[in-house]
Amino acid sequence: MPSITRGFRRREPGGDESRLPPGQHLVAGFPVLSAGPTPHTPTEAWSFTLDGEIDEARRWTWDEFRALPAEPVRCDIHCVTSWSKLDTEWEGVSLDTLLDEVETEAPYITAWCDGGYTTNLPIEDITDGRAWLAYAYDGRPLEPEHGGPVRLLVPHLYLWKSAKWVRGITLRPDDEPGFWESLGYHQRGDPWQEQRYWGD
Ligand SMILES: Nc1nc2c(c(=O)[nH]1)N[C@H]1C(S)=C(S)[C@@H](COP(=O)(O)O)O[C@H]1N2
Ligand SMILES: [Mo]
Repeated sequence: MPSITRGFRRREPGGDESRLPPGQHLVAGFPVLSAGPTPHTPTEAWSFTLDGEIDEARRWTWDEFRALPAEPVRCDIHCVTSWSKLDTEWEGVSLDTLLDEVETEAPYITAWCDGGYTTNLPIEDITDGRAWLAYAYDGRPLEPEHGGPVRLLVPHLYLWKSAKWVRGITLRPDDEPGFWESLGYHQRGDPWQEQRYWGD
């Protein structure tokens, strides 16, 4: 038994560390980071809009959105303030599902939210199974503090890109800095390249 215990101990921290981007540490619990007060939009008043450089703007009500195919997502999340959580469990609609319904050549997007928060992303970072509109966390409806009813989930980038209380995506011809990006955060935010701030 001791040899098994030693082997297990040796292996597990190593395994976890290999999944931690540089400068990150694991955190217990799930911190809340919001730049303003938490909006409480009831689902009856909620809708999701795709607009901008697009053949025709599209809008989904809550019922229409929830009727779209959804999937479980298990992923690691990384906040630029240096905490990470491994194996978080979400449920959401892949953005491919919504974007497949429209014609666009736009290379960039701005995600916008109740409360006014925005964040910018290249379209490649939200397509091909890399981004979701998440409505559940840990088997329960997403709490308002964490972005409920729906937040963007883009786990391969720092978590400020995962816009809480998201209400729409505007497709754009160029990269327009969002809230944190115009205050000095990196335009892309790849945690594996430590793209935290301008110039990183
Ligand atoms: N609408 C909105 N989305 C947001 C934020 C915010 O202030 N407003 N904060 C961002 C930042 S900086 C982080 S680290 C994560 C935090 O998500 P959490 O509060 O669920 O941990 O949400 C991101 N999405
Ligand atoms: Mo953050």
